[in-house]
Amino acid sequence: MTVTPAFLQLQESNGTAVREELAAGLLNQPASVSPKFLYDALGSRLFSAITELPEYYPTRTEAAIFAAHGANMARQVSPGALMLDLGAGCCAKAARLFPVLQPAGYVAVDISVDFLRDTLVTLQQRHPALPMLGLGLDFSSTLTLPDDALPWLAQHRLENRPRVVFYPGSSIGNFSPPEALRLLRQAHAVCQAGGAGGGLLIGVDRVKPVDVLEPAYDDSLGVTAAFNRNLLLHANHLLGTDFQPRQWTHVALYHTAESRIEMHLESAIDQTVRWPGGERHFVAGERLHTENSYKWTPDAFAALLEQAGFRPTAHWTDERAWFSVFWAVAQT
Ligand code: AVJ
Repeated sequence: MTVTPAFLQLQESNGTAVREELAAGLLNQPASVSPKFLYDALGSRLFSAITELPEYYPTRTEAAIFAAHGANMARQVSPGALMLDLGAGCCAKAARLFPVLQPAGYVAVDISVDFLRDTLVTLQQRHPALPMLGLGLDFSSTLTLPDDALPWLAQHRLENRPRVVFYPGSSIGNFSPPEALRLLRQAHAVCQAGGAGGGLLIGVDRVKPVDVLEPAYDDSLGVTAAFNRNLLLHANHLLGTDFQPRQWTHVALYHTAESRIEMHLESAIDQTVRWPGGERHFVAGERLHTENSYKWTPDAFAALLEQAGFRPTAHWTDERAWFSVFWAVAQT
């Protein structure tokens, strides 16, 4: 029997709400735009290129941790689980773990199912017996397994499987500690709904010297700069702004007190950005804040997991101790 992937898009990724969110951020003092707007089709490709840069250590460091400790992870994480992949993108990280974790079902969550469609169809051919669901959901606002997914769960008898939430890549770093706590509590509720044995498998980037952190976000080829400035083109598309990427400079700085990399776009000149229904003046040197990437110590992150209702059960790192992977069981 061959299974075909199912797809659900829960909210529009380009509707009025998105335009309002973008406009509100541009009118903020200081101006800001959510990092989720970095990922249109080109932005996702530029991010892929970032992961291959010599300066950008997180992706390959995390991959090395999974490669080195996969067998050990397999002994801890419940097999036959429903695996929920947050920010799945090209699904490659999760797919590499299928042989290790042996999930019974796979839910790939991303802001737009359009990015998931081709990937999941191809992935399904390689894993014909694994039920797959693509879920278009902006989990940065709310993470739930929606009622619309229940027929798919029932069809494949996945309702009472332990739920393993997979959140790799240190994407949790985009959230401030209180926002991260809120998201992890929602992940905990998702796990609990599947009964005992569920948990969270999460990758977290660690606090480290600034001379390692800053080049990772300001590489010598300028790929990260292009990634950051592409957000302006994406905003032009979604909101109708008239941003000219040439007038904006990429800035990436580590803020020690906040334990975070901040990415900004700095206006090279005095200029007014206009869009249907609004405008914003920027003086030369004024910045638009586009991303925070928080770095954690393992102790602080373990404490956060506990606050969210998880028991940090296992922790793996690389030999330089630059990146951490946690397996945290959802307490019931
Ligand atoms: C995908 C959020 C984990 O913060 O390292 C990479 C995004 N931004 N280079 C990160 C990013 C600039 C990345 N995350």
